[in-house]
Amino acid sequence: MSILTPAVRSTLEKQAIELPSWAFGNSGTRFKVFTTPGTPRDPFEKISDAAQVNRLTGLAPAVALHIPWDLVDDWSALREHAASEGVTLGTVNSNTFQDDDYKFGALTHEDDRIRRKAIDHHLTCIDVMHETGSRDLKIWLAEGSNYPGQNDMRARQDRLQDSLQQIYAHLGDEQRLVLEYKFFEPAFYHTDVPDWGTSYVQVAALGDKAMVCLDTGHHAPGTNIEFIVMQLLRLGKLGSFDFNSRFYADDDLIVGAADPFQLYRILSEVIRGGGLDNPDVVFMLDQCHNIENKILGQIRSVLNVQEMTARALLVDREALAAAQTANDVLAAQAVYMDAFYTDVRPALAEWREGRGLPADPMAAYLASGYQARIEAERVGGVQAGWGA
Ligand code: LRH
Ligand code: MN
Ligand code: MN
Repeated sequence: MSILTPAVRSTLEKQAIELPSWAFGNSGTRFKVFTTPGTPRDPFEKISDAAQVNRLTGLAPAVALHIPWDLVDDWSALREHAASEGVTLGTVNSNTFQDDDYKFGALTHEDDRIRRKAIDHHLTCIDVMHETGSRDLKIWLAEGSNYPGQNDMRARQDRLQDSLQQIYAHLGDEQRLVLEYKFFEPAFYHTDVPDWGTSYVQVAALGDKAMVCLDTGHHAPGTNIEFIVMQLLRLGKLGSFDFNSRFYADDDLIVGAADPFQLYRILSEVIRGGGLDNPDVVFMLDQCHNIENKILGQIRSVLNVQEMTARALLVDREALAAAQTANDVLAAQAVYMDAFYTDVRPALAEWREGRGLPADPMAAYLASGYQARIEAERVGGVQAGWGA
């Protein structure tokens, strides 16, 4: 009998992970961007690549867009293209970090003209969302300062709230604003939305349609991220995840690669906090594949999330609760770790096959011929990159 009980399987069936369009474009570090054969030349091709991940795993039915990286003339054509590939268009990410005007801030800028421009960019994103059918506008702000005394941090918080209110007022009834925090970079001294507390305070003042986005790579080393997950779920304010791995800074590596145990702990709190049924929480990847094959990198990532979700679902919750109530420290820890150490991969492969999916999606991609096809077809064009 499979270790995946019918209850576990029916939960896993509901798992949906949104892929970032930018994971399929070229990316790199400030030292070098390596171009790769077959890289998409436009948003249509990015969506086709994302759809491969979904076809082979059944896990990735939506693709997040970044504006202006994914600007197209005809949104209904993009939407139809996505539908023909079996996926939908997901979260729209705004971008106020690649324009000279925003050197000293965007939604927090002292200069009303620049702040207006940044607000208007978000209103444009909302208009795009009406065309794409997206629910969420995700805002990550690259603003802050590099030196103590450089800026009035308090006045910037006030301007941020005012800007967010103007954006929030433009949202449709079914749309949401999700505010992402990050503790540093590109600003090195202070960042205007550095932590979940600031994001929470800013969105709580807006209303029910504003939520917090937790990017797993955006915390200082040693941060107990699962505690933040628990708290935001408890408060009903966790809007989305940006999943990735970090070793040092905002490394955007394959989720579950650097610290699979952390991924397990995070997903355990998701299960404890209501599970995968919660329509408020979007599970997104935010990754770049600088040196590995991008489609395979995304397949690996969604499988890692699935594997750790399965393990988190195997926790004997009753035994855990009993041990916790009895303050039996070692018994509680043993129950928690038993599930973590259970190898779910063979059972997942078998279950996948039973649902008409390849047992090994990585091998299936390599055997599919898709990579050779895009490498042959996509020659001569300008490859899309992180930022283009
Ligand atoms: C910022 C970030 C944010 C951006 C993405 C490209 O570091 O995590 O989500 O939109 O990277
Ligand atoms: Mn992110
Ligand atoms: Mn990031």
